[in-house]
Amino acid sequence: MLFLGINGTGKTTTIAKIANMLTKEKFRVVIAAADTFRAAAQEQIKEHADRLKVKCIEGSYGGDPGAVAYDAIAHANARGLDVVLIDTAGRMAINHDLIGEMKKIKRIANPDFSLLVVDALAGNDATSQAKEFEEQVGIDGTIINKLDADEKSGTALSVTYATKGKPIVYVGVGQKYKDIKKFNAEDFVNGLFKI
Ligand SMILES: Nc1nc2c(ncn2[C@@H]2O[C@H](COP(=O)(O)OP(=O)(O)O)[C@@H](O)[C@H]2O)c(=O)[nH]1
Ligand SMILES: [Mg+2]
Repeated sequence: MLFLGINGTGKTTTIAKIANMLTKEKFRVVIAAADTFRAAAQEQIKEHADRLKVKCIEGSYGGDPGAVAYDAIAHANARGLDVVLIDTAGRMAINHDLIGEMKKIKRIANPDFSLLVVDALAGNDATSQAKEFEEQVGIDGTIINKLDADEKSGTALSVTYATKGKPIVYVGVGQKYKDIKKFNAEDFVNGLFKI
């Protein structure tokens, strides 16, 4: 599973939450630390992996993120592991470099799921990110984070419209490992009409 999205939307945190969920369900997981761009990104994901007792394939700063993803997949294949979670580097905004890099990682990793992670608080920006990633890279679903901070957010609706109905796979509702939920459309609609 490849996790995509701009800086700060919660990709790394979400990967830790999902790794926690999967290991509890007895799936064997490896994390690919393919954010080789942002300072401290390697240490951040490694810290989560250590806490969760999950193997993390690390990269080097400025190194090729596709190679990290490739190594993690090879590691999983060699040991018969079930799931590879690939972290990626966002940027402050979508630009040509980011899209090119994500296309390349996707080509190398050939993931079963490419999930776009957005921040509920980002409003219209989240919508344009969704449109861009859907058109340029191709995604299979979305994860909307920080709903704890913005329960009435219309972001879910706009993002789903912008991705031509791609499912919201999970929502993030806090910073702890347990703070991840399935999206509930009914709760969402009720929330929208709360005054
Ligand atoms: N309140 C809240 N904070 C979140 C949630 N998901 C992530 N965060 C916080 O958002 C910040 C950026 O998260 P990070 O995973 O580093 O984002 P990345 O740049 O996309 O990898 C961190 O401080 C996280 O703890 C969420 O669902 N709710
Ligand atoms: Mg990150």
